[in-house]
Amino acid sequence: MIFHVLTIFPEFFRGPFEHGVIQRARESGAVDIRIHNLRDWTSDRHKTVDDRPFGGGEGMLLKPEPLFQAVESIFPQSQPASRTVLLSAQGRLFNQNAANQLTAMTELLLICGRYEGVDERVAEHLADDELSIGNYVLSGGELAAAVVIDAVARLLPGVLGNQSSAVFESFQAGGHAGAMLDCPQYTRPAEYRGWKVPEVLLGGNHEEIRRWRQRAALEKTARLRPDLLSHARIEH
Ligand code: 9D3
Repeated sequence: MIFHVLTIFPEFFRGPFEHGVIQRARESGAVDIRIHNLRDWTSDRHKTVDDRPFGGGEGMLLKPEPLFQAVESIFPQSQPASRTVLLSAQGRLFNQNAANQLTAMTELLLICGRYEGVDERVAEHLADDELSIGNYVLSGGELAAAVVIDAVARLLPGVLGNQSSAVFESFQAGGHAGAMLDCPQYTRPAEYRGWKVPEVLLGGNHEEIRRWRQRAALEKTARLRPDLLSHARIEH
């Protein structure tokens, strides 16, 4: 899958994709991440990408022309399995369902918003979708683009060594009600600073361990993410 990122801060992406799972996925050719500098599609000598909002108001907006020029040059004609997504604080909430759906694309272009926002014609007539990664204020869409690429890339065939681990994790139920958090896990030492690993995990009773994990996952979910339990099916 090809990920394109359109940004005024191309240097931002030197780091995030050069480690671990995503780095290996790039080396194996399962994913290709192409960073594009929005200023390359400006035509004035100051490489202007922003302007003041009509009607007044704080700050600056990304102006439409460089964004339209860039997207139309990266996707010269409407590709069949491609999506252009605007990352903005006003977007639809990105979740595991949205990540799953994006795995069906062969190319994904992520537009990173900046300043106080983006001219609305970009959301209306250029992007296929507008996504936010959560209900908090970021300084721009770059961190959000990195989050979306990480969440989508790791679902692609051949990216995780163990395919089953992508399928059975927390939130794979779609980020909607019914999902439960992972159970608490422990490794050695069996006692650290006086804190003991639950006795049941040290024994070999697999049925007892399975029931303890189910119970512990439910308790932790109720405590930290009660919202996930509103429609959960609890099996015993
Ligand atoms: C505080 C300014 N806000 C009210 C006037 C508007 C605003 C403009 C631009 C808020 C955030 C941003 C920059 N954020 C993003 O571009 C962004 C974002 C986010 O802030 N939260 C969650 N997901 C995303 S994706 C892109």
